[in-house]
Amino acid sequence: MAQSTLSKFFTPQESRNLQCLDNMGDLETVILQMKNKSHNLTNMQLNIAVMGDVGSGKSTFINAMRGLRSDDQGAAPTGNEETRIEPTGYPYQDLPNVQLWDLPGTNSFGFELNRYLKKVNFESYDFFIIISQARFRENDADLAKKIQEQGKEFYYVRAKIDNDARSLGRQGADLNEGWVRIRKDCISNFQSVGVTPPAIFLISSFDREEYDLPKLKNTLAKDLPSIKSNIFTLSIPKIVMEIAEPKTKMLEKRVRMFGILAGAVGALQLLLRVQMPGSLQVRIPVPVLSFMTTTGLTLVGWIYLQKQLRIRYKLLQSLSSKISKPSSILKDEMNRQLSSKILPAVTNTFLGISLIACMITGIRRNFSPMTQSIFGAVSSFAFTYTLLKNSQRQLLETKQQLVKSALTTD
Ligand SMILES: Nc1nc2c(ncn2[C@@H]2O[C@H](COP(=O)(O)OP(=O)(O)OP(=O)(O)O)[C@@H](O)[C@H]2O)c(=O)[nH]1
Ligand SMILES: [Mg+2]
Repeated sequence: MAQSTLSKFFTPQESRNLQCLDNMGDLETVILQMKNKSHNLTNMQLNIAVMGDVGSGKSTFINAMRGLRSDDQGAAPTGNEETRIEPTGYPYQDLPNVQLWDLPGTNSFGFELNRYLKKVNFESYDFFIIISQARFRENDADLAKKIQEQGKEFYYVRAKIDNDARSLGRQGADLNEGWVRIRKDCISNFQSVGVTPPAIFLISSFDREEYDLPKLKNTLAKDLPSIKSNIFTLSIPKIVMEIAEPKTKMLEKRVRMFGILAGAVGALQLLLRVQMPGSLQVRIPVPVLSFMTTTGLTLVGWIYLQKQLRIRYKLLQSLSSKISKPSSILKDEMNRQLSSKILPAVTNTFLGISLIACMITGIRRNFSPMTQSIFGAVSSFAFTYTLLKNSQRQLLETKQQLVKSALTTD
């Protein structure tokens, strides 16, 4: 199921076009095209993970959703022995582009939950159906928490409810009261672990027209557009990152070049300086000269990055009328992003400069010119490269936040 986030929503042609627009600095058109797409997600494939403990009835549930019996061709294997060890996708033909994924039981490998989730590639699924049987389990609560932490949604299914109906019947209990009690119990269990209770369905995969299976199908059909829209919104930062990828790669090369240049100048300078007459060295101490060139080069690199990536206020103004969002909100978002990053950047710069100063001064007397020169090269490279790389990342993060703010309604 490995798929880039961009290709999940856009065709290869559309993706190339977006990357081209971004390369030319036309962020406005990129945002407008993304907005268009967010209103038209019918072609997006939705991957629904069906999860739960071993034997809870996941595969039988998938077959019931697809109107298949266990021995039909193409049905998910079921049984009392553990049957599923690799996630397997099954098309859900009632809704276009929806796949139901049969996952191994959460307790099947004897791993703790985080390791299990990694193994089944948990983050790649868009929506979840937790299948439980007989009673609420700790694993269900933990799983629900992990899903909500990702900002995603799920349904909770109490399967094999025909068994519950039989036991309630034997006790002479009222079935409707029994169902109300089970629902209440599920809700309070979710609340007790801090999870917002989801839609709850009590189903039997055998008695398919009874209980909540038909309701679950209708609810899923009704919820589909909002589930897709939520996934699109959650994916905006990744989409922006993938759209910006070609330009990011090109700029990374430039950043490396600035770093190498700073390193080369740093090395040469130290090498030349230590061979100069003492009187000259006193007038401009080596560390000072070294800072001047390293910071000078870093500054040139920084201005270059700003020119390539900085978002202009003019763009916010023209964008705001097209997306019906006040430009003040977009400006606030950008300023908030920038100001939260300026202070750490300035602090890092000063720390970096002071560190290099101390080290160069410290080693000057004790090391050979060649060692000093190598040190000068490495420290100048590290300083310029790290600083430029960080500001490139920060500019990308600002762009991601701005696009998110432009495309979401608060
Ligand atoms: N009575 C009843 N039995 C069910 C229902 N759903 C599943 N079962 C039975 O429960 C057993 C396990 O069902 P599966 O669907 O294979 O369970 P699973 O969660 O896929 O199991 P693993 O893949 O091994 O984790 C089988 O014997 C099914 O026939 C149901 O709604 N009612
Ligand atoms: Mg199974």
